[in-house]
Amino acid sequence: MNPRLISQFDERRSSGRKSFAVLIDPDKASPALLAGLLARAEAAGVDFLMLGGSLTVQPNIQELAVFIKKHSPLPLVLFPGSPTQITPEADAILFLSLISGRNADLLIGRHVEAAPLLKKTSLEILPTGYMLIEAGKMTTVNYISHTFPIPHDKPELAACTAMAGEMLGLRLIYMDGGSGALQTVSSEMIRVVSASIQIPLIVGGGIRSAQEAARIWQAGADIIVIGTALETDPSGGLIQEIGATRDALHAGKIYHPNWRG
Ligand code: 1GP
Repeated sequence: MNPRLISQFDERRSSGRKSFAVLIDPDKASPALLAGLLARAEAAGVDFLMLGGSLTVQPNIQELAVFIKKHSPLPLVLFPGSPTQITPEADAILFLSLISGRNADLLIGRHVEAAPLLKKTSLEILPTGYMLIEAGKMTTVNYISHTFPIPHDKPELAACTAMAGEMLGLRLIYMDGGSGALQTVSSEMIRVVSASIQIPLIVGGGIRSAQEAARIWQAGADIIVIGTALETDPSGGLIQEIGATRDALHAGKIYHPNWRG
């Protein structure tokens, strides 16, 4: 197994360096749309690409992964809603255990099905505690997973869940409001969770501006994930702005006091 990405994430967390990922929804991606997005992502300093979703209706993951790897040097990480989304063409996979829920199938069941498939690939396995956070509406992932999200205003509940995930040996925690979330994860919840664990913290769901990205990074997220907002960013302005904001944070420049969350 190649430990490259997880070591990078650990090192970046230790040194306070922030990352951002672009999530590609297989159902909305066509080669024509993707080519432009991949070029913009690279130019903006995106750290890695993610591919997958809680429900995909087009079985074209392998084809898309081949296209992405051909047109982008960025690492490609699978974000699978089910074992059918596994393809050896990517670099790594978020091996997600839905620790905010009590659906045994998503805690361990699908993993048993996926394990023999993954064993035959050289994908880097990234064991991830996936936590759904209430996001102002029922998202696809809530519906599909048959689980309740962690209430938006219960940071301690999120922290205890993340700590348990870390104690079980998971290497990443991903707090997600779900695709198209109306409400992003609160600064307080991010702060409390980030302070409770040592492993890298990913936050996604509903991030639509560089200001929001800055708030989430500053609250303690190590990696942010942007998906839906880029579907309406054909010129690449948003992704560039997020990249520039990350550089400004690393340089110790704060654009606006409110960005401290
Ligand atoms: C969803 O966190 C990701 O699982 C991205 O969410 O599509 O709302 O950016 P958005």
